[in-house]
Amino acid sequence: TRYMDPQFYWGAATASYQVEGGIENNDWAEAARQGKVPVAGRATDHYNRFQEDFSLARQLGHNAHRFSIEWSRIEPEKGQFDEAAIAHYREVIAALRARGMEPVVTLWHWTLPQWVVDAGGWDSEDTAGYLRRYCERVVEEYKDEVRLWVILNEPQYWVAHAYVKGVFPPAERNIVHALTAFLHLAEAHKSVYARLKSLYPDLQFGAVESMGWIEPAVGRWMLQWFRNFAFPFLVRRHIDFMGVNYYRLWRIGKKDAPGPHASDMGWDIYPQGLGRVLKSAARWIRKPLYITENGLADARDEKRAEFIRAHIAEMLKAKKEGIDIRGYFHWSLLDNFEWDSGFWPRFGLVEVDYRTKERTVRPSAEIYKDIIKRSIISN
Ligand code: IFM
Repeated sequence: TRYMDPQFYWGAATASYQVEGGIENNDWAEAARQGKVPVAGRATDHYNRFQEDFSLARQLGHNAHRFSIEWSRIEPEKGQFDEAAIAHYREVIAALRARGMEPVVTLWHWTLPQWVVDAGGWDSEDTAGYLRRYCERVVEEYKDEVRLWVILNEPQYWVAHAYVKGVFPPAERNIVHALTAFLHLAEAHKSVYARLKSLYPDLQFGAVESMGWIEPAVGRWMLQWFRNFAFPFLVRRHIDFMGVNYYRLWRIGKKDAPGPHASDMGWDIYPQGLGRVLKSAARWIRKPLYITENGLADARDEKRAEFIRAHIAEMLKAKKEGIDIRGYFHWSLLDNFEWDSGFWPRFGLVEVDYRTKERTVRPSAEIYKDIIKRSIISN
């Protein structure tokens, strides 16, 4: 049916540490034990409830889903791969396929196994080799079921938070280490891409970066460019597609504050920025684009429906103008663990009661469903 048209993917995204629960063997769990970051604990218990969650996504009209694989589960100790974890993600992928949903799999979404941290984390040049071995194993396992792979999620944004702002582990606030980690991540991406592409030329391997629109932009185009494209530009010849994560307008020198045009986290809502970012991404990167994340913290679900409508309208306008955009993934399917902010920001199309783990579909999720239906019919 046209509804299942695989030409364009509509769905939502999640990441392992933010939804699964029960992950105890990585850098975030360790930092939480030391009281440095909030505790993720059982999170949404998606590890045990993915079937139910994917049924909801399917009912909401999604034909694709982006999620990440937890490295610390697959390889809990150096060189030791956990068969039960490998079997688990095989079931996750099968659950999506059984519902007619295309899996988009992120291999690294910010969390490192504790043994990698002990070996130096992204400060160390050895980590690229470890990442490559892990990625090779995972792709070898699921190559027949997964076509679209993201190697690294928002590496540039991660470096800024881990080594400049110092709010993500290892929380070092050290500019030399920031640069080192950035270059190691870029090298890691390139070497993973080269290996995977030579083994599996028919699969698609991409990068994902956080991109925003900056104001005032006059005289600041360098900053704007650097904010969005430092990493993507470095790896542009080593990707099959680029994933754009777009959330907000950044007003330089202004503190985030909730207001009529901002999310609960005080992030300024600015749909026009998405169109602009997509255009500059097309120009600088010259690869097919996906919107791999777009969303907002909105506990009362007052702004989400209009946010989705306006951002998708911008995206469809850019697509009409000839930009090669192949999918839209809302962040997020479920309320989840928002890193250093903990659980209070509510990003889900589906609300989670963290006490009972009960799921409740938010009204905006139904509006997104209608938009998906309408866009597919008018395509
Ligand atoms: O929750 C995060 C996600 O892990 C990466 N991109 C931005 C989201 C919202 O902050």
